[in-house]
Amino acid sequence: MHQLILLFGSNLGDRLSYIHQATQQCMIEIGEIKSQSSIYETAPWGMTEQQSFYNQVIEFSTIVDPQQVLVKILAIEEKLGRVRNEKWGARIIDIDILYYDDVVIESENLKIPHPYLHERRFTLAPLVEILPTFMHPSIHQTNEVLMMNCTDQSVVNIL
Ligand code: PH2
Ligand code: MG
Ligand code: MG
Repeated sequence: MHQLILLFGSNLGDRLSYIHQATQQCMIEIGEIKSQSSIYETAPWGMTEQQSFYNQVIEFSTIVDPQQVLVKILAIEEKLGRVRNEKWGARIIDIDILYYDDVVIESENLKIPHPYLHERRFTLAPLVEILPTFMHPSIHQTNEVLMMNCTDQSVVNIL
């Protein structure tokens, strides 16, 4: 069994419902939920002129390999009706791989750990809630320490 940490985000339509639908699909397609953070309402990062996001981090156990996890989460996004417009634009659902065991992958279509993980409060806050002592495999700091060192000031609040 492998440890997989996913980030869910939505800032379009019924945000709670999209996050719930996406997690249900991941339980069917990818594996069992081991732990989950609260859902956070977070200020949009990057393109700031849009609705706030709901974000949640969930830990799964899985036998699916990283490339196949990517294929499955893209299919789930599409099944729920995601349309990709501009980078960082509004979306009904986004599912990102944060960590997969202590694996480091730097391929064109898949980067693990998520390359912006340590720069974003909307990711670190829910991550630290469930996995404070998990060690980032290439930065070699725990999530807790990454959060302490993070300079992002964006507002994040538990719903
Ligand atoms: N995702 C982005 C860009 N900006 N901001 C928040 N608050 N939450 C997100 O999930 C998010 C974002 C790109 O995927
Ligand atoms: Mg994303
Ligand atoms: Mg994504």
